[in-house]
Amino acid sequence: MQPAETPFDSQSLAFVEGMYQDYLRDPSSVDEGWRKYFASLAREDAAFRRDPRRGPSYQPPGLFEKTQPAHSTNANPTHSAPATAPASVPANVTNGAGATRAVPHANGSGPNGTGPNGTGPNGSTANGSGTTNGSSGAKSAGNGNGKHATTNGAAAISRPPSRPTNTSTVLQERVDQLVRAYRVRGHRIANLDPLGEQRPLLPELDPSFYGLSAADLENTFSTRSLGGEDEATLRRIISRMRSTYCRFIGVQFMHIDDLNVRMWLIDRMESSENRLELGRAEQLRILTRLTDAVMFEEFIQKRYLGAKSFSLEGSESLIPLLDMAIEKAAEQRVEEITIAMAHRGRLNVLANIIGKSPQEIFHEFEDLEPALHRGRGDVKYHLGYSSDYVTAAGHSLHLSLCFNPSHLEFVNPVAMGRMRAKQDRVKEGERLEGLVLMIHGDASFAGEGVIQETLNLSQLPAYTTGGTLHVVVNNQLGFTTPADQARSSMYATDVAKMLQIPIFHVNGEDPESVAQVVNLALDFQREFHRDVVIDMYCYRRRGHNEGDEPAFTQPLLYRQIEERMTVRESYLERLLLLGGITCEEADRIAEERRQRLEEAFSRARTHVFTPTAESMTGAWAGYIGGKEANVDEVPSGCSRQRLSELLMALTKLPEGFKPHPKIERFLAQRQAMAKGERPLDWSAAEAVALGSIATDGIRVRLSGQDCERGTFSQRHAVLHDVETDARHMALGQLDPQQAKVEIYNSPLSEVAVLGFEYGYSLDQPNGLVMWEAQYGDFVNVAAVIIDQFIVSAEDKWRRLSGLVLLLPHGMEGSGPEHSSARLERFLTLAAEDNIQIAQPSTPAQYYHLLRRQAIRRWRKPLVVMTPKSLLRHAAAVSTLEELAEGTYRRVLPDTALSVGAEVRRVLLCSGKVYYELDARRRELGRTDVAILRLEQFYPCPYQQLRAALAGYRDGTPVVWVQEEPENMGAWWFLRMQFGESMFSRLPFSGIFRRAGASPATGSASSHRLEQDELIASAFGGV
Ligand SMILES: Cc1ncc(C[n+]2csc(CCOP(=O)(O)OP(=O)(O)O)c2C)c(N)n1
Repeated sequence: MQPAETPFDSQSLAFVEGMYQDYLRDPSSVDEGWRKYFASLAREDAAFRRDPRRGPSYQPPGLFEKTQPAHSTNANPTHSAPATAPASVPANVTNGAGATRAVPHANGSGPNGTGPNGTGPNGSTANGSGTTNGSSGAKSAGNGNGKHATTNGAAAISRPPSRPTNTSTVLQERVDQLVRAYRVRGHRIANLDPLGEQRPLLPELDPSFYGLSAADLENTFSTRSLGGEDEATLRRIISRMRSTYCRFIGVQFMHIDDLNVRMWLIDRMESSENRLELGRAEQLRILTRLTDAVMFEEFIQKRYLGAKSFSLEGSESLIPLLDMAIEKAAEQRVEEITIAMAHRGRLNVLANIIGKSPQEIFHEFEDLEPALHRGRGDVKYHLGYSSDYVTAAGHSLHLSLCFNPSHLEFVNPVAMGRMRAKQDRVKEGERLEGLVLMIHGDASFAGEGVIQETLNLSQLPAYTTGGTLHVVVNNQLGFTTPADQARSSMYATDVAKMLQIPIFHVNGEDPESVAQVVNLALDFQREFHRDVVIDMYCYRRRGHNEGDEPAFTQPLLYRQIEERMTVRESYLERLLLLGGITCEEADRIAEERRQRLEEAFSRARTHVFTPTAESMTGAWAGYIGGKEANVDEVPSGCSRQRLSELLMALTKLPEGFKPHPKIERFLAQRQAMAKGERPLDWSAAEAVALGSIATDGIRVRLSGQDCERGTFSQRHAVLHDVETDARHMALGQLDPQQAKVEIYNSPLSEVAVLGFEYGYSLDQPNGLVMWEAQYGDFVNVAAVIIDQFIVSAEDKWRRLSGLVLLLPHGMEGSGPEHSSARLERFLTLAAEDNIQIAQPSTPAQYYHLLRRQAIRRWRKPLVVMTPKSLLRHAAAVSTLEELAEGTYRRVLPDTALSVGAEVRRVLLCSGKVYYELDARRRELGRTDVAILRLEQFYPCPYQQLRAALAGYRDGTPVVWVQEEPENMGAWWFLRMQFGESMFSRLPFSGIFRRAGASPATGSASSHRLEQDELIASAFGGV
């Protein structure tokens, strides 16, 4: 048989996979056509690894697409898509055998004889009886509610007609279908939920569904698609499938399109029946880590009764899971792991995994220094930590647990950004030295959209870190809300199926199955450089927090939980049965732990505590935060000659590169700017700012939607050859010694991308890291990253960032949503010099602002209100000299009026409205009105403003003119700063649009009318 014209359908894939297995073992064992086809898959796979943007290597064509014959069409009808679509038959009409039969179960007694529930799932089944089994109880894994209940009756299910000709080929095909069904659906009957009931057999996992009878159980079939032996009885095949896919591990992986990846997983799982053989030492280590976890929680409960700690109880297997993951990652030569996690079990992880001393944690519980944390700091279960970790095998690696706000899951992109920056600092390329590990809650993983956005970043060249290990601590409740009220999907992890990755569901009460999935997951991540998900089913022993009563909302469940032994106890029981350990040994381990905790506790109460090393070390040495007043001003100009050279270099194209004709003009204009024949516009000033920063040795990174070209078609940082589509970014090729410049179009996401860039800035102090919003108002989608991280991290966690936000802002008649970057919002968030907020009004000012940000050792987030129409405004230009000299000027005084002019009114404004006011002043010939520009709102430049106003007589009114409605923009902020008079001598008032519920009108003509009135009233009061 050769590859057929007919697309593979789900039924014949098992056959193809079998043949592929043969091919991998011995290419000559398959027909030439298939050989070529499989060889092409291998090539595609290699290409895929080089360029993760490419799609899967195999995708079934659409229904109406004509398929491309891969090879000649000598299709064997037996193995091509079956012509017989399963026909619907009534539930009580079964297959040829007709009778209800028992199907053998590989896991009738759970792993190693005793499972968490005493027995494995499904002793025997009675499928075909026409009864509907429905939900297996309120909390069975994956089908914990009516919506997801497994229908065991076959009424609505199609089946093949009664058994046709009993040829061995037909039977083999049916066996292959059954095997495939186990791979696809086996997880649905796996025993995942420690508290769940047995899950009923699915009809499609019953051999009778395929017309296989009881008699066939003893017949021998080919098992070449299974690996291992070449043939086996149907009974043995089913037993192996059950053991692999339906025991304590349920795997979703058949949605992965790439055959190579599926085969890799099949091979790894089926050859071991998804078990890891553990020696005594490993079992003892698991027991010890479980003991650590349990003891820690018990101790906290005993000593700090009722204090919030978000205990890990019920999910203690997380500690051995992480322990094994770190050990394994170190074996794979990972040198650095960045961990993101929420509240649940965080203290336990800090103490037992990250290595924060229990003494320090207890000290935080004691909370003995109220004066120290006044108005700052964070609760203990949000604090981050980092440490050097030495594994059992002697490898050392660095662990960082990210500081985390209460807002669940938003730390995830931040952790990715951090890791990407760490990788970039060490070595780019395959990104194998660093691993991101994210620990999630089930409700938040299913519920928070930032999960999808973060997963979407995982394979993008601009954001990938080589694959994240996701661990969902699935305690099956979110606060008080059960799964059937929390998600429409079957599993909490279903959103992750958007990626071409496996999802391993595992029963957390079987630590050895947990060990198997950790091992497999990390091997997968390493092999394919993709994310991987472990969904560990467990429960929550207490309420959402320690003061919460869970029986208010889950009374029956909590009665069940109360009676349940800890996972340590059940695992110990198992080890005792196996004879691997004695009670005395186990008691000794526990006693030792208890002792250590007691000692730490008494030290925490009696010793003066010295905080551990602060954040300003390593890459951060030499950088500072704090007040702007303590920072020296820096000149941010570059020599005129260097600017000219940079501008010229920015116009150089690779040999034979053919840009778009309009881009040719754009480049010619830049050359004229380089020669001083033309002033610089916004885009040129930005380009020389970035180019000069990079050639000063400071890395530049900018991402945002469409920012390579620029939303307003102004940047053109990446050029495209019109004939070949080749890309060219001159900013990266200015000088062989320069630092790297990265400019990336981001996906259509704000929160994850901003979170990522913020994270990047945390680990790249010597860099200018920028995020650009498509329009400024879209920044409100990313509010969590701004409120919970950017503006408050220094205060809460003493973490600095020099991130720049570029937010197009200004009333241009484009409607409510394209006008405002919500300046007012940033101004209300500004305090303690936590951020900088600026609105430069000239290209030179923008250039100096960016350069100042990069050059100063002060690392402080910078929010820039950037222009739209000014990008092309004839007056909004700057000379080379203006870029060559000076630094960013927080206030621009009036230079248009002649010295000594009799000023009777001062207009103070910012951004584009300046140009409109200036034009009107000229139009009116007014020499009695001065116009000053406030170029930095925060930290508020009192001194510079006082100096700029010094020349005006006492009593001269200063009028703040803003385009925004009264309740928006900077008016209220300035009113709070200055009251009714500036510096107690100049009456201060404002002109603005009427207060509005939305920032701007949707009508362009209304906008013009309003704008005209606004400008007129700025001059009208004199
Ligand atoms: C964005 C966000 N929404 C709501 C909350 C309040 N909250 C804290 S924990 C929690 C339940 C989380 O459930 P899950 O993700 O399953 O984690 P678990 O607490 O069960 O470990 C909720 C709703 C929050 N912290 N963040």
